Amino acid sequence: MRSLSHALLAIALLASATLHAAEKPNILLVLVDDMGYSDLGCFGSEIDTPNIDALAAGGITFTDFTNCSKCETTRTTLMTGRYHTEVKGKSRNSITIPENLGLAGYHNIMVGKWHIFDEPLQRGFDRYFGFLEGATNFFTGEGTYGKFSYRLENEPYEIPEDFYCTDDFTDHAIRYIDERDREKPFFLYLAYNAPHYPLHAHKDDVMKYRGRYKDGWEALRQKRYAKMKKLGIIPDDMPLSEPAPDVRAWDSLSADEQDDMDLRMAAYAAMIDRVDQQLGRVIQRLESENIRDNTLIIFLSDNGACPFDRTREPTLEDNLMPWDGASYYCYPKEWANACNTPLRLYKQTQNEGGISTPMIANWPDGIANPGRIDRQRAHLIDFHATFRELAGVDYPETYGEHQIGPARGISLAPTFRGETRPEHPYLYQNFSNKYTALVKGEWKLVDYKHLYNIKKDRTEINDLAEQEAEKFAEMQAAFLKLDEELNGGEFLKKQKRAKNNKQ
Ligand SMILES: [Ca+2]
Repeated sequence: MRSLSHALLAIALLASATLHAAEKPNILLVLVDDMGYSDLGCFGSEIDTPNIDALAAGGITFTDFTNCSKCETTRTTLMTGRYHTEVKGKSRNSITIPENLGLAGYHNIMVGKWHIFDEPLQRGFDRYFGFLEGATNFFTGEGTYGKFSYRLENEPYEIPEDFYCTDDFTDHAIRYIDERDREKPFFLYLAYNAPHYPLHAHKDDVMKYRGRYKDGWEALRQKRYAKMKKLGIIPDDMPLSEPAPDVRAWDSLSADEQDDMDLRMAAYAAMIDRVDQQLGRVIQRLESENIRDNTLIIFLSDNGACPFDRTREPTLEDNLMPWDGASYYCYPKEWANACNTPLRLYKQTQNEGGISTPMIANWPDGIANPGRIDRQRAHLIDFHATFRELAGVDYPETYGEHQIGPARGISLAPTFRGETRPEHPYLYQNFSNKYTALVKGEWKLVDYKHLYNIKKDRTEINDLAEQEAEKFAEMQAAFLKLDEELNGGEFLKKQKRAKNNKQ
């Protein structure tokens, strides 16, 4: 009798587990801005990111995940599941993630930096708080060119006293979770602007890291490189890429210059630390709402670490601190190079330091064998397809009166289940027809000039363009063909224009 009731209980539990897993998951997509490949604790950093590390420990860590190397190109590709070159100037030939998930009954929320076509409420989101431009002063809300582009829903938003962007984004995200339509699953796109410049952070957070970077960028690179191997993020035999061109030797800086550089890196670290603290608040709210287990959390960066030092003169002249809203710090390429350890170069280039991001997927109800490291090549163009599959919704041929072009991503859902996912036949990369790449299997063509075997040489040390002349020519031809299809042949047109201008 007793064993029968146990058996019935087991069947009942099994049935409820199956039912639970069959519910459409909530999706929390967290995108950070200009964060490097090795900036998370679980990816080898000295920066404290315990909440994100816990997501990795309970989910999947993707080591070979890529993006479009810059803010707008990445966000366009992410939202549409199409190459940004296909969408540029004609965004209605695509359907955004929230528009598509809306067809499956999702409640769509966005908080953060938008920086692409239209406004979020025009493109499928039900709720929105954030700003429309590429960058913000974290304390005053002022945009790069002195404008204010914050919105609360459709309306301009007045920045309150004691504002700090990362914290306020989090407050609004939690409020929207509280106010969500509880009859529906939700999609929450939380696009933090940190650690994009200007490097602004709370004093306490900066002081925690102050002095930690006095050994300089070469030492930091070596330290992270060793930790990445130990964690299994990179294989033991992966060499460190060559330092970026024109990198200054740390020893060539004066003591004052070194101190200034320590301050800037401490501010950058503080911004990432703060994102982790704030994301912890969001996760706690999911737990207290009892919806954590059936929420897929994705965490990644929109491009590699940023080498553009646009620090403003008065900041240095007046010795302003990064917790002062009047300050405007950036860090230089040397720190960016270290933040992308062990990869080559940084933001905007199509080398691995430009297009690689840490990526973590965590979903207690939906990820088999959690705690895994996954080394397959994947791309943020894949999220559109992934979320469609999880929501059980098709990709339409038309949306409203608009014809929709083909989606390009491949769903990651099989990987979540522990199955093998088909490999991309190609990945096409292009920033402004200047920095380009094509990835096909183990081969990567960079800037139409260099050929690397990225399975054996991910740090892009050995250019095989001459040695593998046949493969090189084949990759060049394949790139031009894809550029014709995905970019109207603009790459070649630009090259011809440049040649004519020279003549
Ligand atoms: Ca960015």
